[in-house]
Amino acid sequence: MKKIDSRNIVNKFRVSGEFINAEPFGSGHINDTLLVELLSNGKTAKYILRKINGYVFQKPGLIVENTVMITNHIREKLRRAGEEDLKRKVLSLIETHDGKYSYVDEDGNYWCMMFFIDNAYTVDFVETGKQAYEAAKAFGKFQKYLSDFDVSKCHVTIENFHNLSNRLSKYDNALMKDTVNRASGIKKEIELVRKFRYIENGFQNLLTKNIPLRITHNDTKINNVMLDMNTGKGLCVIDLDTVMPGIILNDFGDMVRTFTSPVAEDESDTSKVFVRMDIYNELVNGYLNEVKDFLTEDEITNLALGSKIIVYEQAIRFLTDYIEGDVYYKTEYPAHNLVRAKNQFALLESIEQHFDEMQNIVERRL
Ligand code: GN1
Ligand code: MG
Repeated sequence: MKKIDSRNIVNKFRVSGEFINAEPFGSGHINDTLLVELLSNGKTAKYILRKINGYVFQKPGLIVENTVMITNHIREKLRRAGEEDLKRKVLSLIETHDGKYSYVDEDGNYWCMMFFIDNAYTVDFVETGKQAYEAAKAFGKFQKYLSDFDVSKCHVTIENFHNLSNRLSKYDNALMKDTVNRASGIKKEIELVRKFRYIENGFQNLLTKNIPLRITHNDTKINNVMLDMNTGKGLCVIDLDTVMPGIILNDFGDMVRTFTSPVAEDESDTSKVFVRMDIYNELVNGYLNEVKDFLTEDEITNLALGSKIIVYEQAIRFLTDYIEGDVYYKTEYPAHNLVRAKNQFALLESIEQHFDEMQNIVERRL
């Protein structure tokens, strides 16, 4: 990989201070994120520098435009509500010297810089009910602030992102080609894809309903919410590159996927993977407390189905990438994507077992 000259890239942005350091930050699977430190007036100032993955995002400029529009909209709402701590409550992109919100390097890579959110932390798996409640509330608030945003103005940054049928046909195709000869080692998982394929009917059935398109986050993982170090409350939703028009069930589903399991999505001991119903309860409460007033009945009654769809979709995405030779997600070892897929199937089995109860918990809130 070509060495990144982060000092040179930082210099393209309107920040003051002397460059001290830049190092990899966070646990994202797609983009490269760096924590940058500058020395300014004797103090260390922190920033986030992000290189958008040009293989995954064919039109990175759309992400930048979306992020500017969305964060301005939220900032304005917060300002009107008298919020003072704006830099910690919404992501703030920093301009380049020529007044843009991204810098494009000589290889065509898009870079964005933003303020680091101080005195906050993220977790890769939920440790307490309070974390689930607060994080779900933060995602709910994010959607509430954007509920009056004109959906037609928001760009689609990846086509068919949460289209289960499309994901399944990509999987079928990858399996048929088997370019890196991995299919013979995944018989169990191929069987699991078949076993749960009925979920596609649920997905197709949703398309016949009147579920509105809204601005959705599309990557509502637990580690995409910053929590306040002192109060534990949800501060700010981050990782806005997949914000685009979508259905709310996907965002609910990805929360269930990443909040309810007691371990991270790449835990290899699948006996540790299951839905914690107490955490699910907290998630539903935190989320619905923010969004219940504007969601439709159809949306609420299909939330639990959203979690089945998203967990199945994610299992298929990891498995497809494993079959294709790990071309999409960053991996740390050869079977990483397979381990992730097995983990997601274990979670799906558990969701299936608890599904009626999960459904009752949301319907009780109607
Ligand atoms: C990717 O890069 P990261 O970790 O924020 C992926 C999500 C997946 C997630 C699985 C653009 O997100 O859709 O749910 O990995 N993002 C993209 O952990 O594909
Ligand atoms: Mg993401």
